[in-house]
Amino acid sequence: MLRKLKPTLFRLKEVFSQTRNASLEAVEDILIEADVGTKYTQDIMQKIQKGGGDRVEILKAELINLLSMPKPSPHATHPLVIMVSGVNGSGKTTTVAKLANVYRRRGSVLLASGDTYRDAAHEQLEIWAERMNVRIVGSRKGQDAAAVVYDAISKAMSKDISCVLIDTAGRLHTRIDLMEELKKIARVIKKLKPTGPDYNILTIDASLGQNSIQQARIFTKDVGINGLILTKFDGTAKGGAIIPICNELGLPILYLGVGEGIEDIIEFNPKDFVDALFE
Ligand SMILES: Nc1nc2c(ncn2[C@@H]2O[C@H](COP(=O)(O)OP(=O)(O)OP(=O)(O)O)[C@@H](O)[C@H]2O)c(=O)[nH]1
Ligand SMILES: [Mg+2]
Repeated sequence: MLRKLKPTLFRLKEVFSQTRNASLEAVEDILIEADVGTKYTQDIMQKIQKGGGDRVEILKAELINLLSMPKPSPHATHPLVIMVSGVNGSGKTTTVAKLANVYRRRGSVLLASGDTYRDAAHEQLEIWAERMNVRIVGSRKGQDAAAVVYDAISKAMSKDISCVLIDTAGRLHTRIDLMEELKKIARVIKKLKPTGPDYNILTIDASLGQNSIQQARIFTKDVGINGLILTKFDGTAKGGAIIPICNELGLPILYLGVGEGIEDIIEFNPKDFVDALFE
């Protein structure tokens, strides 16, 4: 699936198609154009210049290095709790559905409709639940999102369900009240599972490139995010911002969203990703 993507970053392979010693300027131009950012581009270029050997191998090694952040290790006690938050329209609900589809192959799944803010938000998640035939704790607009989450996790515990996936309302990092709600949800989870959400995920719309870093920083600082999912990687994303995003935030990328369909998600592995860039 990775090989079908066409972000600017994937043009690196064109530069090396004739020779493994492509000009440094050509490589640099693509990194900049792909939104890798000047700082990381300079670091990479220095490594290639100093390395002296095969430019493709040095470039690959450095890209893998820059993309390799330790991933969170889920706690052994059931249920596995996955919470997804992010700004409006960043792809949270679709991502929750895609992850449910991944996890239902490994065990039972329960969705929690923690978006009690937007009109018809719960219906969108209910439709996905029905299609996949997975259980859901629904909600109504205006309900306390933390209470919905509490219900869902209690239910999962009493019925021995292995994974709870929590959708949350879209929010701008500047909305203090809504950021407080996310903290409250995390606190409620801790009442039932003291180790907290195993995966506290922030979805980031990849087409926003480096512009997304500033708002993401506030989320990661305030609500204990421990992993990222870059959505809409199939669209107009230039791709290179993946490097500043995970390095500036100091967080691993767990998956890439690559379409609107339920199967359009790729577990992120730095080596596979970098190999795909050059194949
Ligand atoms: N092309 C593409 N579209 C996506 C992807 N993920 C989500 N979308 C689309 O983006 C739009 C918003 O997705 P949602 O999942 O509703 O986003 P959300 O963050 O839940 O939105 P709010 O709940 O309103 O904040 C929908 O049209 C999705 O189909 C992706 O990986 N690729
Ligand atoms: Mg949503």
